[in-house]
Amino acid sequence: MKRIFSGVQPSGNLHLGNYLGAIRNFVRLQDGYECVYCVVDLHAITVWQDPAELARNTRECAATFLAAGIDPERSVIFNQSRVAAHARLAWIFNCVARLGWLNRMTQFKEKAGKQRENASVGLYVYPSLMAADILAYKATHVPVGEDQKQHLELTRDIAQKFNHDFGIEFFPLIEPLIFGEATRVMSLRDGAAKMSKSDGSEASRINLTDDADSIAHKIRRARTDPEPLPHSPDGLAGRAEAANLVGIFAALADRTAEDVLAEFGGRGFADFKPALSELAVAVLSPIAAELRRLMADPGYVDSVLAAGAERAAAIADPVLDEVHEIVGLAAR
Ligand code: AQP
Repeated sequence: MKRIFSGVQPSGNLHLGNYLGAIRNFVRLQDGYECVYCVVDLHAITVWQDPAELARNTRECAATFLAAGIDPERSVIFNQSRVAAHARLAWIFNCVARLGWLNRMTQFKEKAGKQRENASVGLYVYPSLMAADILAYKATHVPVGEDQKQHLELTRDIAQKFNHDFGIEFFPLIEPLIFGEATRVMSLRDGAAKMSKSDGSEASRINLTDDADSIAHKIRRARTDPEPLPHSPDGLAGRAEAANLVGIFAALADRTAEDVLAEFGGRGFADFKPALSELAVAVLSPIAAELRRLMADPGYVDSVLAAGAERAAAIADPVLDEVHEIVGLAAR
């Protein structure tokens, strides 16, 4: 069976973008693939994390996977720092990737911003670690949101160069799986900015822990324009905030944007927002309730992570052994 790998950073406040762009797809893919889903705590520390918060967020991220419907019997759920193969392969990939490749990464530019000289080296080589995450499992398919596309292209480049340098077809060339009606959910306050955990404004995102009142409040306050909704998606051009809310509605309802606009076209946001709130609450509330239940049972979540780490290491360690042999490094 084909193998999937994907990860989510435990950097707090998992949101609707993480859910619609990634986690919901993780759940659905369990039917056709062998799935490995990772809480990428080593990625999270590329920017400062309070240690106690990081530990809590790691558990909460794993609990979110479970609450959303990832089955720990069928899929492997674990956290990255427990499986040494990730960091070890990342170092080897740091020696394969070229500076010029990393210099082109837009996520580094966005996250480092004007403080580039003060950004951690880890943030810069983040894509090498991501390539290692995936290729330590020889995964072939990687479900992610649109924002991770460039990093996956770099993973392909690293795999290709490794194979070429050592004259062996060892690593597969991965395929990104970017699908659904909301592959890039935007901020509720700014249609030009991605919905993000690190946005300073709570009103910009719907957190997966939000209760019904906060979801409704945030949707009521979401930025829009004064025009009614158009009758087809073409009419959303130049209306980023409206397009975002329609995309969210379509994704939550498992409908197309065309279909949603066939129902709401010609109507204003005073009609659309309450319908969106009702839908968002209906989809997200059961997940939030299950998440709360799981967080009250930390022993269970920790046991899932421990068992998952053993299964993950059993796949990744032999791959690393082969890599050592190919590269000429000592056997472990
Ligand atoms: N706004 C989004 N729309 C669709 N998909 C998204 N993803 C993230 N934001 C959106 C997808 O969620 C998965 C996990 O992402 P991540 O948390 O590991 O890192 P990120 O992409 O850097 O997410 P954030 O929220 O923007 O975090 P911060 O603010 O900490 O940097 C990935 O598949 C991602 O594509």
